[in-house]
Amino acid sequence: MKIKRFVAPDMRQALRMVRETLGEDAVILSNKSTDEGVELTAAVDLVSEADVETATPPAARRGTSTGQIPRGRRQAPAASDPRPAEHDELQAMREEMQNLRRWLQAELASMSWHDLGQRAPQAQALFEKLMRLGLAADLAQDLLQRVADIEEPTQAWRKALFLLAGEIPTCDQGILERGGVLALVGPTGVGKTTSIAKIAARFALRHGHRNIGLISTDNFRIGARDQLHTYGRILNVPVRTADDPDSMRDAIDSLSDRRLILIDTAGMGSDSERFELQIETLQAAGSRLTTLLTLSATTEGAALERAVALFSACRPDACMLTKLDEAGSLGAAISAVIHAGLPLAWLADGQRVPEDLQAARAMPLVERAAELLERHPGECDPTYLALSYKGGRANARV
Ligand SMILES: Nc1nc2c(ncn2[C@@H]2O[C@H](COP(=O)(O)OP(=O)(O)O)[C@@H](O)[C@H]2O)c(=O)[nH]1
Ligand SMILES: [Mg+2]
Repeated sequence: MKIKRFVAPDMRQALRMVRETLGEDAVILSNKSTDEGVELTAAVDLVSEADVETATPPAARRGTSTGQIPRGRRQAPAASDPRPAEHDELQAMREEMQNLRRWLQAELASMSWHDLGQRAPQAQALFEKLMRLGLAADLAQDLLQRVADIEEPTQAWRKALFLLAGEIPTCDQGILERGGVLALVGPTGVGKTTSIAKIAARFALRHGHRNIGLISTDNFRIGARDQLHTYGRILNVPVRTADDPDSMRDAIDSLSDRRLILIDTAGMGSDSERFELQIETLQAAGSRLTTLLTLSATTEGAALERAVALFSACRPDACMLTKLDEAGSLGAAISAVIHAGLPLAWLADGQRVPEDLQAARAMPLVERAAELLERHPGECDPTYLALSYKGGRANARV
């Protein structure tokens, strides 16, 4: 490791000197203000990946002060071979460098965030507001840039909301007119079965109950299967069960006179075998199948993104959001929809069947998110804000 001290009139120049002298991989070990400006101590790890096996750590070098070749080097690998220890030491150094790098990243992020507050306090306030909406950092960052030319805070906020709505693709709910085969997939408990009942009841009101059939692939849990059967009885529509591709084909055949077939699926987690079987079973529903990913607006951001990734294996055509009525903020759900790149078909905002289901419209959804923010302003951790703000990431390396 090479360590060097740099003095410059300001941080920007000091960082440039560090980069020019020690290169892109240098990390800052300390910084302090001095009479001349700032003083940075920076280091660069001179041990490359390829050198790991051959580099000599300080402990081994101490052993060479007598001019002797370290014993471990002459001996065949044995229990006392120091190489594992050397490796451990290098590994520890590397971890330390990683930690320093992370620390630097946080420091620079905070500097860059602080700098934004000084330069453009209204932009900083807008970024914070977008983050409090629950939006993913990349989207907040993008919106911030796109409204950078608007100085008046309310106008900038309105424009950002408008632009956000423009990012949410929606689709027509034509299936309620045309019919077809519609499967709802998504995590357990998000409201798939309830939504199926809502969609079925809506369709029954328009086209009569004889035009609908239900299929359940959620047959692992007795309660889940019974729930669909109960809705089937209430709506007076037949319910079939399908456990595998063959039984799915049979179920579809037996409902071939129905204009709309709704398929209820099990929420799937880490049980990959069952997951694969469910996907195969769904595919056996044939070419008329439309798959809708169901996400709950009460789920936190990272879990939503994981669900989007997991259920992409089902190749969803569109998505829907449920539990809007219970969500404390809507930004995470909106972000997940935008990241998924799936058109949003429906919004569910309550347990009542069939009332609490509406066609998705982007601007009202965003307005609702903004209203929620007004009602529950909440707070964002300053460190989190600083790290989310791009300046920090962009400058993470000197
Ligand atoms: N508040 C609220 N609850 C809902 C909504 N949709 C479903 N639920 C409730 O969420 C729970 C799980 O719903 P369920 O349809 O069984 O979820 P599934 O496991 O995905 O099929 C039930 O208690 C539903 O009444 C909604 O939009 N809002
Ligand atoms: Mg269910």
